[in-house]
Parts: sequence; structure tokens; C-alpha cells
Amino acid sequence: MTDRIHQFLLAVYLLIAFSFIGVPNATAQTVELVEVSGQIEIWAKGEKGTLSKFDNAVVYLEGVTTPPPEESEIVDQRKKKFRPRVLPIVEGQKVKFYNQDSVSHNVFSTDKNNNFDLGRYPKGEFKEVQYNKRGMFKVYCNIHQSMILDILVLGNQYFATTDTKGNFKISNVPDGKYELNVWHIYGGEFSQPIEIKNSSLILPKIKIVNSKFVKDVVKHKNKDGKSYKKRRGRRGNY
Ligand SMILES: [Cu+2]
Repeated sequence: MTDRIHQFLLAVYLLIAFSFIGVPNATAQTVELVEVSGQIEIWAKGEKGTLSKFDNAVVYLEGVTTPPPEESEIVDQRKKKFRPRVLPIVEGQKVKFYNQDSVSHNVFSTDKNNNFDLGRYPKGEFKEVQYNKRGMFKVYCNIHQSMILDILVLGNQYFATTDTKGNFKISNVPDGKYELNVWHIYGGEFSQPIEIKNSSLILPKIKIVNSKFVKDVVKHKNKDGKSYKKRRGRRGNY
């Protein structure tokens, strides 16, 4: 019994000793990681009303640089759409373009900083593209005009996309001063400096107003710089 008490006291002593010696050191070296969250309300161009869904906005923090994740991001071509519709990545990261449709697609980008033409490939196959410059990149399909993807190449991993209600949550953010930015696929933008100190941050609701109509975003040229041909009654003939 006495031995047990001694063992117990020794354990308590060690705990106290470590709390004075070990833990303070560890605390000093540990970076506090918190969450930045909030909600975005998205209004159509002209401000006659809000959109019916508030997804497809990206919220991202500027101010630090982090290395790109080794894993590629994945974009599916499914039911003649790019999924997701908007993709934030880190500078230097790769994107895998998977065809999940039984029809062919021809993914391309004419952006001068990263132009490519992936050609046609069958269901279940993918091609990979690396993004080495920051900025916003448009990716299209040369067969289906309505297939549009926005890739935002950012300087760090502190970003999130909104859900259909406009909610976002950026996780594992270290303390510091940042510029918080919002960007929506129809041109709405917002910017605000924020400071994070030891605790998570819940921002008040942010309202953005889009600068483009949907029809203006959908209208674009094919990979040869020409208008898309109208394809009446030719379903399946591609
Ligand atoms: Cu397509």
C-alpha cells in the first residue's frame, strides 16, 4: 500500500515537474490553429434579388504562402458538367481531369499562363495538368459549350468553397493578419482585412453582388476561337 502511495506521489510529482519543464516549451512551439467561418449572401447583377443558391463562391485568405499538397485535386466530367464548378488549389498543385461520362469531352484552356488541350478520352480515364502560376483560370469543353470550370490558383491552403446556403469554414488557420477575399463564379467580390489571435473567428454575414449575368459567363469561344455550332437533334452524335 505504501509503495502504491509512493508510486502515486512520484507520478504526481513527475506530472507537476513536466508541467513546469516540458509543457511550457511545447506550448511556446505549438502554433495555435483556428477556424474562420461565416456566411455569404449572393445577389444577382442589378441587385433585383439574391441567387437561389449561394454555392460556388470561394473564400480565401491572403498573407502567407504554403507549399502545394502532393495529392492532385480531382475534377470530374459528369453528366456534361465539370464537378466541382469552381476549384481552389495551391500554386504548384496538379489537377486530374476525369471523364465519368460515356460521351467524349475535350477539356481545354486558352489562358495564356496555362493553355492546354487534353483531346478526347474515354470514360474512366483522366489527364493531369499542373498549375504553376497564381490567378483565375477558365477551363472549357470544346464539345459542350455549357461546361465551364473556374480554377483559382492561390498562394496558400487557407480557403473554402461555400455550400448552397453560403456557409463556409476555413480550418487550421494559424494566428496572423490576413486579407479575407470572396469570389463568386458570376463575378461578385469582397475583401476585408482580418486578424486572428488565439481563437476562432465567426464573421458577420457578407453580402456580395455579382458583376456578370449567367448568359455572359456561358457565352465563350471554342478552342479555335470560334463560336460553338448549334447542335440541334444530334444528341449522341459526338
Ligand atoms: Cu464535354
